[in-house]
Amino acid sequence: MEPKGDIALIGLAVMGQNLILNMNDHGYTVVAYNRTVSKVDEFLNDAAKGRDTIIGAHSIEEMVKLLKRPRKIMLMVKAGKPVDDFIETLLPYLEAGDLIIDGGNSHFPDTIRRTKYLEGKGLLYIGTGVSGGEDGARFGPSIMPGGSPAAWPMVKEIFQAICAKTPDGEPCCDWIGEDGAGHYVKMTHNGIEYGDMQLICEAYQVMKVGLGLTNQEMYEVFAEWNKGELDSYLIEITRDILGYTDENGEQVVDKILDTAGQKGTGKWTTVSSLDLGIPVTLIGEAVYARCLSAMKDERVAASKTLKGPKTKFRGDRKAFVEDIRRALLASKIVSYAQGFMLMREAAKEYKWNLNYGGIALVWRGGCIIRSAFLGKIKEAFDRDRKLSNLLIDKYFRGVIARCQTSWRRAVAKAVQMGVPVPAFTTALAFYDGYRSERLPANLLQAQRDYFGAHTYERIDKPRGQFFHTNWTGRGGTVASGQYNA
Ligand code: 2AM
Repeated sequence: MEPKGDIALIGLAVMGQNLILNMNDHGYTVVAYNRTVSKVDEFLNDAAKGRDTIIGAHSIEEMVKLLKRPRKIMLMVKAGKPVDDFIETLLPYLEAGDLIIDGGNSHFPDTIRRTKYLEGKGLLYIGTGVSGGEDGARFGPSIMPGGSPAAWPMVKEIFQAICAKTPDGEPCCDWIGEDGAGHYVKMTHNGIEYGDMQLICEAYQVMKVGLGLTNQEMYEVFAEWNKGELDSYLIEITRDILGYTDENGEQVVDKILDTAGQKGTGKWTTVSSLDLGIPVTLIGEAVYARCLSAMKDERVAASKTLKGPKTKFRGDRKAFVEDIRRALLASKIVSYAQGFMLMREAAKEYKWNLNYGGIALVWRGGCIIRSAFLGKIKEAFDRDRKLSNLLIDKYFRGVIARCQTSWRRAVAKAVQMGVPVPAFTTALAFYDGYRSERLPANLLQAQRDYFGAHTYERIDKPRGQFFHTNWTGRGGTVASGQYNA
């Protein structure tokens, strides 16, 4: 019998099942398999019932036999060892030109390693970000594939059929780049998501604690914000969360323990930013804010002894809500500028040819950070493909100019009232640092030279010439660089 399967998918948790149904809706015959084989029949008898172009396989051998050549096998299993284990299990059944796709949240160095490993065996490999949660997987996720370039034409049609579309109808899936590029961009997406969520939470906290607004009032504020420049999925769900009451009439958001969880992609983004030397401060603060929130017992104890200011808000509440909105928007621009700075440096380091406008377009729909704002980022890169930093784009410069006074006022008032706004604050500090012709690093270099003879460059001498001063008259004139200590 002629094999009929266009693609196989291994891993029948919700994301995997929904991707299969999505592919099948678009006319593809999908072979389904799972480590715990009983889940294959459960799926066929439940969510996939009545679909004769979803075929269950009860062994890897059977699954491979059901596939058209070259075979395409997508893994939707837990990141880490399960991916390596499945690759090893699959290898004996595959032949040159076959393709393995990892659609999980793998760490990009693993994807770099796996791509090289499988290409060395004549196979093809894709590591792809899939964002949008369960609903996205079912009805249109944002898809970020990277890996073996020769594999892209093999999946382009399927991926661009099942992915989300922008309001203009463009697919939110495009080739990202070689080896780990897709998973790197997905990781950065998740980091930016951490930042966006933290910014919204800070706006909520200032309105709630600083201004004393009720959930209903904040529901209306977010509803209003969602009609303008901040129009996005995360603002929309925040509105709905604030408006949600359960069957007892209780506002659920107030009942939720204030300790944040995390699965690691924000941390990976921050670690990568430190490795590459790029100040992605807002995502870093967002990760640390989650860590601080998790120290609940310590915070409860400290709240009884550590005093803050008694300052209460006085003034025009409505005007201050607008200040907060502008602070959020300006901070968000800084966060995305930092995220794109990070991807630019990663592209240099790992030799990826990233298309930044294309990435903004892929994130425009389907994923958790989808927003009208990303359309503006795409336009900025359309205006200048080589744009070195979003902050200097004409449109974003204009928004910051318009928001700046409000941004500073919102941060200053929050600080005076003792309401923590780490992401708003770090964004503003970054903005002021980035636009400073001269920073105090002259003094820092002097300190390093003073205690460690680390040398410094001079403003009146060419770059690359290093000087050392005998600051105390005791240290001698030998610089540390000269004896490599
Ligand atoms: P399971 O149903 O057999 O547990 C999400 O958890 C998906 O990853 C599931 O399909 C699950 O298979 C799979 N998975 C989790 N851990 C795994 C492992 N160590 N090896 C193989 N598959 C695994």
